[in-house]
Amino acid sequence: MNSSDGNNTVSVVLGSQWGDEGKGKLVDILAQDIDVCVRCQGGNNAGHTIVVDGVKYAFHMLPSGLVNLKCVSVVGSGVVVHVPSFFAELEALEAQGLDCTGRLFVSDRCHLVFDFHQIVDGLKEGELGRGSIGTTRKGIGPAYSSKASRSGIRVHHLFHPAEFEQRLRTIVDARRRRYGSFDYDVEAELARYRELAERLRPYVIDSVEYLHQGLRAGKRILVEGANALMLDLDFGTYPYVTSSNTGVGGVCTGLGIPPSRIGEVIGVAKAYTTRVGGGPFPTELLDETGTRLRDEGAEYGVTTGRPRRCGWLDLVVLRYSTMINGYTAINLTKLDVLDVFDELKVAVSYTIDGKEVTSFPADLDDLAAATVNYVTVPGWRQSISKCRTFDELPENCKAYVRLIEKDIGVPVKWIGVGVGRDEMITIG
Ligand code: 2SA
Ligand code: GDP
Ligand code: MG
Repeated sequence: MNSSDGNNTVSVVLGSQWGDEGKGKLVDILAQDIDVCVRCQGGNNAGHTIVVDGVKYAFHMLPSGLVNLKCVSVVGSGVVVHVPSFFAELEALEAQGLDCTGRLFVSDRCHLVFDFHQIVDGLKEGELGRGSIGTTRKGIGPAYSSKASRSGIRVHHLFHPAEFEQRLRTIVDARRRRYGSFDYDVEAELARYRELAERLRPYVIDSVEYLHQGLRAGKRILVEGANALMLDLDFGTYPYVTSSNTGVGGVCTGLGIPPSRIGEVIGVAKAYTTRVGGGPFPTELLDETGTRLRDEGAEYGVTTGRPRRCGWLDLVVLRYSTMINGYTAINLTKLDVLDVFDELKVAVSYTIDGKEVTSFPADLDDLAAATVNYVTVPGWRQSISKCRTFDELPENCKAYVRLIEKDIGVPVKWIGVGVGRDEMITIG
């Protein structure tokens, strides 16, 4: 945040579980007091929902700070950008009355996602069959794969047509050699991108310089994480992860900001757990309680509409995520969804091969073999959606919050009690 001695830091909002914790809502609330909101990783696989005065905004690749008209938004270098989707999202927001003129920028270092990446995403998933990742099919994995193999195309290449053309032809040829012929018209794509390049040009900046200048000038900068720690390429449930670093490390690599410039790191944690796509999920409920969580919490993907898998809160996950991301505060969200339950279960450890495990294992076979150890706590059986202070919450509800705080050793500073911007308790 802002400091008078020139030691400004950025604040960071990160997903602490498997995504869809409600990051967008917190970013929108914090954006009312910040100057710049920036995305550092992922692409339009993300889905961040914000509800203000009954109006719903769905963000995918663009920063949620855009709802606040005073806030400048930056798509940072670590984000992979599908340019047609960038404009489609922008047009949808403008149609909802959000004027984004002059306050949206894209890093010249962003890698581009092309339609062929999306096609390949689907083909790869098809090859995996029953073991598929359950991706959003937005081409995210293939685009980061192009980046890592050094054959990717970045935003700045758009303005050098000869190099752009040569790189596109080479990369499509390589993918065709690997996946056989697929329906993709390179000539039409080249023509389309000649136009898109000119349309994108006014948005393009050197975001490294822009953000550091902002820090030097005392600007308040907020980083909006996408996806979540358990989907992190290195620390998530590999290979059932997304293809970027969704943890705090992704802030440095995705923006060119040193660790010393990272201040507050807010972990957003849902009061229960959800996951969309394949992969392990120890506390998943495949019974009517899981269905009830999905119904009460309206748990459907913002980008794909897929039903989310639901289960109890898992403190093994939250502890692991806290260790890696170093949260300074937690936003506990969707606590109101638990209003209807007589009792609640919270996972405190796993037992694997007869041994109690309190940190999240790397090996998927270990996870599959794990039995989950729960504590059971009483519910509060009343609506908390009108509560606006911690004291107003029912005693059992307060105890649930304290149980989490005590276990992970991080204060809960915000509690979500409904979808609306105003349905948030701020503590302290
Ligand atoms: P991808 O498309 O390569 O990033 O998919 C890899 C895995 O990451 C998961 N993933 C997500 N999980 C939760 N929410 C996401 N965003 C949307 C939302 C999802 C949607 O907010 O609802 O609409 O379905 C998201 N994006 C990626 C994905 O499910 C794979 O498990
Ligand atoms: P994100 O990806 O972390 O930004 O989260 P999503 O937007 O994908 O999913 C969170 C969903 O929960 C959205 O539909 C939000 O409107 C909603 N939501 C956020 N916070 C709360 C809350 O405290 N209570 C309830 N009932 N819904 C919430
Ligand atoms: Mg989401």
